[in-house]
Amino acid sequence: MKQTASTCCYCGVGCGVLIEHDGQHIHNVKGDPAHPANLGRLCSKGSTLHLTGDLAARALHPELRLGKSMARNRTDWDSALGHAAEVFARTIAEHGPDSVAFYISGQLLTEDYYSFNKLARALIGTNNIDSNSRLCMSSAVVGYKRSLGADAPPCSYEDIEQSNCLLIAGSNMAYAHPVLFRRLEAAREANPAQKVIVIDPRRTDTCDVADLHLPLRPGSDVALFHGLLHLLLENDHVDHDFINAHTDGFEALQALVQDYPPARVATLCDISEAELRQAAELIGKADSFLSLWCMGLNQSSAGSAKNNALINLHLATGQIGKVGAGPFSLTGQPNAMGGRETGSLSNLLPGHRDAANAEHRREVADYWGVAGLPEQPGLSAIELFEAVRDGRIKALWIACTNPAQSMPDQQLIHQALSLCPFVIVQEAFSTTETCHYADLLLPAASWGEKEGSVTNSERRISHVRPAIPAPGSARGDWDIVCDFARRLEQKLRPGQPSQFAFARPAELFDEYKGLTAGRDLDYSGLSHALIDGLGPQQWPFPAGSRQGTPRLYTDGRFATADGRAHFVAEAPRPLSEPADSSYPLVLNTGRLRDQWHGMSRTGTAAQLFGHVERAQLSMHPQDMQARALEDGDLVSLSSRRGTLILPVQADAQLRPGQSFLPMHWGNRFLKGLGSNRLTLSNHDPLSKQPELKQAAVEVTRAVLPWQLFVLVEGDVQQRFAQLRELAEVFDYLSMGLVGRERPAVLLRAAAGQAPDAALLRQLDAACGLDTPQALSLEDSARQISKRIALDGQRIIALRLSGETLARDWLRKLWQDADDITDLRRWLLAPVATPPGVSAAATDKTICNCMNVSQSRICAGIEQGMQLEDLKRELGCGTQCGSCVPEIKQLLAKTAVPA
Ligand SMILES: Nc1nc2c(c(=O)[nH]1)N[C@H]1C(S)=C(S)[C@@H](COP(=O)(O)OP(=O)(O)OC[C@H]3O[C@@H](n4cnc5c(=O)[nH]c(N)nc54)[C@H](O)[C@@H]3O)O[C@H]1N2
Ligand SMILES: Nc1nc2c(c(=O)[nH]1)N[C@H]1C(S)=C(S)[C@@H](COP(=O)(O)OP(=O)(O)OC[C@H]3O[C@@H](n4cnc5c(=O)[nH]c(N)nc54)[C@H](O)[C@@H]3O)O[C@H]1N2
Ligand code: SF4
Ligand SMILES: [Mo]
Repeated sequence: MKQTASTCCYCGVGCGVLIEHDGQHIHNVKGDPAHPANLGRLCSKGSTLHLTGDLAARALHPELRLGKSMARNRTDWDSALGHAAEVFARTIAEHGPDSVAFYISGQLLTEDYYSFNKLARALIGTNNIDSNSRLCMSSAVVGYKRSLGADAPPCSYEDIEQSNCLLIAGSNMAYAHPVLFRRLEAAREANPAQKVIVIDPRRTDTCDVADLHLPLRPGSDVALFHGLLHLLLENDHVDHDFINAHTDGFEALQALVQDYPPARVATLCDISEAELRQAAELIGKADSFLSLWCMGLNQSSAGSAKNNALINLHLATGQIGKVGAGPFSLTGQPNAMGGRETGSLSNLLPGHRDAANAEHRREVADYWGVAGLPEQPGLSAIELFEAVRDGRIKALWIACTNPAQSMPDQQLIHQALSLCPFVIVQEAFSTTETCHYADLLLPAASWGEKEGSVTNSERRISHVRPAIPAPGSARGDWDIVCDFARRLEQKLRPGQPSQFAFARPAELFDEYKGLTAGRDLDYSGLSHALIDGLGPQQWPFPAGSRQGTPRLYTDGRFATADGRAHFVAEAPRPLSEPADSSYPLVLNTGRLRDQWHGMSRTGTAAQLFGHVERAQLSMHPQDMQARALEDGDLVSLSSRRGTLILPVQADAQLRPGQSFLPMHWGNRFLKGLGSNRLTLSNHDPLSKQPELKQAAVEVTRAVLPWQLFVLVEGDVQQRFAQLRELAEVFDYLSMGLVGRERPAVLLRAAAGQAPDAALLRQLDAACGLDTPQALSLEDSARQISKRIALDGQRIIALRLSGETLARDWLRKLWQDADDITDLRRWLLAPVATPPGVSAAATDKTICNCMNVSQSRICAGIEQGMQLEDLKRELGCGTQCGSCVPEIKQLLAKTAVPA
C-alpha cells in the first residue's frame, strides 16, 4: 500500500489528507498530521472520501451530439476538442468574442483557473468568465476591497484558538467547516474565558459553543452591526488612536449609527435589547476580537453592506492585524481563494486586479504578450444565464459546477441551457443535472487523480498531488483547456507560437505566479517544489522568502492607495422579497452535515444519507399547527417562481415565520428542479451575489393518497437513473441511497391516484421484481399492490404501492434480518400495522463513523449516560467528532432540569 499526501476536495478549511492506495485504487484516507490546517483531523465528509466517486457515476469518455434531439455518443479527444474549437472559432467570427462565455468553479485548482483565464481574456478576448464564487464569496470580495483595499482575509486559523471573543455570523461551521469547529471546541475547553457569540436566525449545531445566540430577523445583520457600533461608542469601547492613525470615513459612520439606538435595533432585528447590550459588552471588553462569517452574510441582496458593516466593528475597535483578532471570512469551496487570486470572476484579472482598471489590463496584457485585454465588462453568473436565455451567448463552457442545480430560479437556468446552441460541460460525474444539457461532455479527472495547487481560507497554499490515474480517458482540467486553446490558436492566429504550451501544472504555476509579484498577495517566491520542501505556505510569500505570512496589516498599513482602511457607512436594506400575506413564510436554505452541494460525489455513498436521507422542509411547530400539519405530511411549498412537493418536519430551532430547506436536493433527488426552483435571482448591486437565503413562500397540505415505496439493492447508479426516469409522472418524488454494507436505491413517491398498471410493471422490471419467484400481493379493488424479491432468506428488492404502512418495518427486515418468517406471516395478514413501525421511522444515523443511530443514543441517555459514557459505551463521537454537537443537543433535550 502506498500513501500520497494531498488535500480534501470539499470545503475551504483545506485539510491535508493522506491517501492510501495501490497505484490503481484508493482504499482509505486519513488526516495528515503534518498539515497545519487540520493537524490530522478530518470531518465526516473528508474521512469518507474513499467511499465516494462510484465509477458508474463518473464521466469516463468525451461524448458529443450534433443536434439537440440526438443522443450523445462517445468520441475521442481529438474529435471532441476539434469540434469545440471549430464551433468557438465560428461563433466568435460571426458574433464577436462576447458571444461565448465560461462558467467555472471555486473547486478548480489554481493552474486550471489560470489556463481558463488566459484562454478567455487573452486568446478569445472576452471578460465573460465568471464562476460559482459569484454565489458564494463575491460579497466578501467586495467587502474586503472596500474596507481594506484588497481581497485578503487577514487572519490565521490559530487566531480561533488565540481569540478572547469570537463572533460567528451567518455561518453554521459545525456542519460547513467542521474541522475548524473542532479546533474551536478544543479551544473553548482549554480556555473557559473565551466567549462566543453566534448570529443566525436558526439555532444551529454551531450554537452549541455559544455563550450568546442572537436569532436575528433574516437579513437584518447590517442594523445589528450598526447597533453594536452604537453601543461600543456609548460604552467608550472604540479605539480612537487606531481610528485616527489608520482609517478614514469614521465621522460619516458615527453619524449614521447614531440612528441605531438599542431599542430601535432590537425591533429591527427582532431580538431583545438585553441580548444586544450583552453582545456589545462581550466585544467591547475583549482583548482580542475575531469574527467568522459565511453565507448568512454573503448570500444577500445586502451582502456587501453586511460584510462592510462587520469589518467596521474591527476597524473601530482596532481589532485587526494582531493575534486572535480580525475579520475572517470562511471560504466555502476548497479553492475559492485561488479563483479570486487568478481573476476567476468576470470583473477581476489575475493577481488581484480589476478588469475595469486600464492600468491593470495593460500590466496583464504585457505579461501575456498580447496587444490588449478586452475593455467590455464581463457578465456575472445571473446576467450570464440571462444572456444565454436571450440568445446573446451562443456557446457556453461550464466546468466543475452544476448550475442546473445550484443557481437560483432554476426554471430560468434550465430554459437557458436548453436554448443555448452549444453547451460544453467539463465534469467529473456524468450524472449531474447540467450534464443533461451538454452537447459536448468532457470527462475531468477528480480528487485523488489531479495535480495542482489550492489556497484555503487562511491564505495557505497546498500542493494537491495525484494518487492514482484518472479513470477512462478523463484528463486534468488544465490539460483539457490548454489542448483546446492550442487548437483555437491555430484558427484565430495561425502560425504564431503557442501561449498554451504547458506540459505540467508546475509550469502553469510558475508562469502565473509572476502576475502576483508586487501585488498584495505576492507569492512569486513559491513553487510546487518549494511547498514540497517547506510544507503548505500562507501568502504573501514574495521571492526570496523562507516562510509565509500568518497575519496581514500588523503595522496598521492597509492595501489602499494611502494605506488607510475605509469605514463604509450604508443604511440597512430590506429583503428583496419580504414575506407578505400571499407568501407569509421566509425560506432559508443551507447545508447538511454529510452532503456536498449537488451531491454528485457524496450522493454516491449510501452511508452519507444516514444522517438525513431525503429532502424535508423544516418549519416551526406553531406554523405547522396553524396549517394542521404533522411530521411527515406532504406539503406544497410555493414561492413566486414555482412549487415543490415534499414532506414537512417540525423544528423548534427555527423561529415562527421561518422555514428551512437544505440546498442539496436537485432535480435528480427531488422532483420539480429541486430546492432552487423556489429561490430568487435578485442580487447585491455591487457583488452581484444572489439572495439565496431568503425567499417568500407559502405552505399548504398536498393531498396525494396513492403512495409508492421502492427499495432495491445492487447496481445502484443504473437503477437510480432508471427509477428516476420512470417515476417522473408522480406528483411527489424523492430518491436517495440507503444501507451501509449493501447499498440500495430508495424511491418514495405519491400521487392523487394510481398510475397505469403498466408503469408498475416497468418499475418492477427495473428492480428485478418481475420474476415469478417474487412474493406478491394484489388488492386491485383498493389499488394496493406489493412485491418483494428474495435471495434465499434475504430481501433484495421491494415495492409497496397504494398504501405503504409497512415500509419502515420491511426496511428493517431488509437491513437486519436473514429470517423471513415474520414476512411470510405479514403477507398472509398484511392489513395490520406491523410491529415496531413508528420507532424505526424516525431513526437516523447520528454518528456516521461508528454507525450509531439516534435511538441507541437516546436509549443511553434515558439510562442516565453522559457524553463520556455514550462515547465509551457506543463509540459515537470518538472518530471525526462531527456528531458531538448533535449528541450534546440530544443530551440537553432529555436532561432533567435541576
Ligand atoms: N457539509 C457541507 N459543508 C460545506 C458545504 C457543503 O455543501 N456541505 N459547502 C461549502 C461551501 S461552498 C460554502 S459557501 C460553505 C457555507 O457555509 P455556511 O454559510 O456556514 O452554511 P449555510 O448552511 O449555507 O449557511 C449558514 C447559515 O446562515 C444562516 N442565515 C440565513 N439567513 C441569515 C441572515 O440573514 N443572517 C445571518 N446572520 N445568518 C443567516 C443560516 O441559517 C445558516 O445556518 O460551506 C462549505 N462547507
Ligand atoms: N439555495 C441555495 N443555493 C445555493 C447555495 C445555498 O446556500 N442555497 N449555495 C451556493 C454556493 S455558496 C455554492 S459554492 C454553489 C455550489 O454549487 P455547484 O458549484 O453547482 O456545486 P457542486 O455540486 O459542488 O458542483 C461542482 C461540480 O464539479 C464536479 N467536479 C468535481 N471535481 C471536479 C473536477 O476536478 N473537475 C471538474 N471539471 N469537475 C469536477 C462535481 O461532480 C460537481 O458536479 O451553490 C450555490 N447554491
Ligand atoms: S473540514 Fe471536512 S470537508 Fe472541510 S476540508 Fe476538512 S475534512 Fe474536508
Ligand atoms: Mo460556496
